Amino acid sequence: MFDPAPILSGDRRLLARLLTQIENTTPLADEALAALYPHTGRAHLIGVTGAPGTGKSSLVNELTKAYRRAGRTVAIIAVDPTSPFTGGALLGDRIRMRDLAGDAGVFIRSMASRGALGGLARATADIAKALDAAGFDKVIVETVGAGQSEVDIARMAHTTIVVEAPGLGDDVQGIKAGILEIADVLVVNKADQPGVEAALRALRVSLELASPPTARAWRDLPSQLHHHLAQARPLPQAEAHWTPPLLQTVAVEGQGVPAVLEAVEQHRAYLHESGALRQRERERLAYELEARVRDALFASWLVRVGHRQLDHILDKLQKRELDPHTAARQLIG
Ligand SMILES: Nc1nc2c(ncn2[C@@H]2O[C@H](COP(=O)(O)OP(=O)(O)OP(=O)(O)O)[C@@H](O)[C@H]2O)c(=O)[nH]1
Ligand SMILES: [Mg+2]
Repeated sequence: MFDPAPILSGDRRLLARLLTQIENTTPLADEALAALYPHTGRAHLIGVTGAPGTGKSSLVNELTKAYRRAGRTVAIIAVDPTSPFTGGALLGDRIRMRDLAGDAGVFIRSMASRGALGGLARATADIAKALDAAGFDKVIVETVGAGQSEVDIARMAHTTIVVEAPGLGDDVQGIKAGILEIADVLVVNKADQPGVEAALRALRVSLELASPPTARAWRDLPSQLHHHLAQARPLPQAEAHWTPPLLQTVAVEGQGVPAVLEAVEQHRAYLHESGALRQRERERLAYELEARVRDALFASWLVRVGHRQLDHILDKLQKRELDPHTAARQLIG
């Protein structure tokens, strides 16, 4: 039996080892996560995302220092989707966050992206749960907002900070459009650089053109389960709406960071008071439950059907002797 007590009482070495188990999806990790689950749900999950090099790590570093000054404990998950193990970004993050080292109220974990599809988002969510159970007040997840798995990671955050910087080329416009949708707090960092005014103007326009606040507050999770339940028994809608504030920072100097912290805390208060927190959590849990049921059903189905039969069916599909819909029904029946 996994004993959650040392993790709950803050044993860092055991916590670090547990996070490795979680990354590797071991049976012990499943047992541990089950034992820790009743102790989760307290931490404020903050996502920090944006195009490469906009200053996310610098901002996280300063934000963490500000939270520490306010007496809050902080765990940071730095997700590095592009450069597993060898990348400069990871090293850069470590150096940048050096001034946080030695503080018992801060815990930093770097994660390299995994080969498995969807694996990164799952591992990050589970690691966040463990850090939540371990008692950190704030769990900050830094991701480069480029792909689906980053958007999935952002979905699990209560509050998402999107970091922009002036003078980004056209190649990141797509990234910007995609992640604007998920922003609860928008930050233009590198406000000491030329082009800040233009960047702010462009963002203001994009924000006005973007989906209305209601849609932003309700991050559409592709959960059929939630949809199904919501139809049977609609939940009361959150009353108030949140309009993402647009802020400027010079992260390397800590300039503008207190205002970011304030906006993040205001967003948290909004989530609590409006009931949106409970609703989002319910949606997220429906999504997770659905994903896990799907995975489990698929895995047991795969074992039952076996490779030989699957190969045979695929041959038939390719020869147009059978159609996929009928094949699926036959294989399940
Ligand atoms: N001039 C200026 N430079 C900054 C500012 N914030 C960060 N930088 C610099 O920009 C570079 C990238 O900063 P990071 O904090 O690593 O940015 P990041 O978004 O975490 O980068 P990736 O994780 O690699 O995507 C570093 O050289 C920082 O020193 C700022 O406010 N002004
Ligand atoms: Mg970084």
